[in-house]
Amino acid sequence: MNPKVLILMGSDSDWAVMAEARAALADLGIEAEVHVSSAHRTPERTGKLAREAAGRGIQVIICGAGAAAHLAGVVAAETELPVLGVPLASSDLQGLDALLATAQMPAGVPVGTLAIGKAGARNAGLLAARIIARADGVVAERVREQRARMTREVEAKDAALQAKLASS
Ligand code: RP5
Repeated sequence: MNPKVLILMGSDSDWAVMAEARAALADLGIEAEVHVSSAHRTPERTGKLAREAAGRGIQVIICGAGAAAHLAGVVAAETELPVLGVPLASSDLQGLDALLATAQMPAGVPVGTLAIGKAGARNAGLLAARIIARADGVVAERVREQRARMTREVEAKDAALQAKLASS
């Protein structure tokens, strides 16, 4: 057990989306630790998790939260590790509230904000892997393979489309 990524989410109701981040990391052989911790409901616990992360070997923290989503910002205020924020569509505003709350950080406390929802969660995992890859050749090679796989998938889809169009 040597997780390099810490995934935090404001509620267990966020897991269906945030599981994408863990899956993206697992595909690249990167272990992640996952916890529910809320900036508003459990501020002490959230601060402790953020402050202790670097000392435990965590290299990147991913935070997913919805509504007035302050989790990523609060975590970024408590650590020098890179923090990636995933806004989640869990209120009547469909994630626009969380997007603005996560992205609009004041100068000096950076949060790298991804897209709302599953695409953002997956990309947070991939981006965390790329950060880790700068100092880890094995992960860098897996990132290269992942990109090559994606290229092959798109080419196969195009070949299938061309075949369909030719026969129509
Ligand atoms: C946010 O409030 C959480 O991140 C979640 O997206 C949202 C709703 O939480 P629950 O009421 O489902 O626990 O803090």
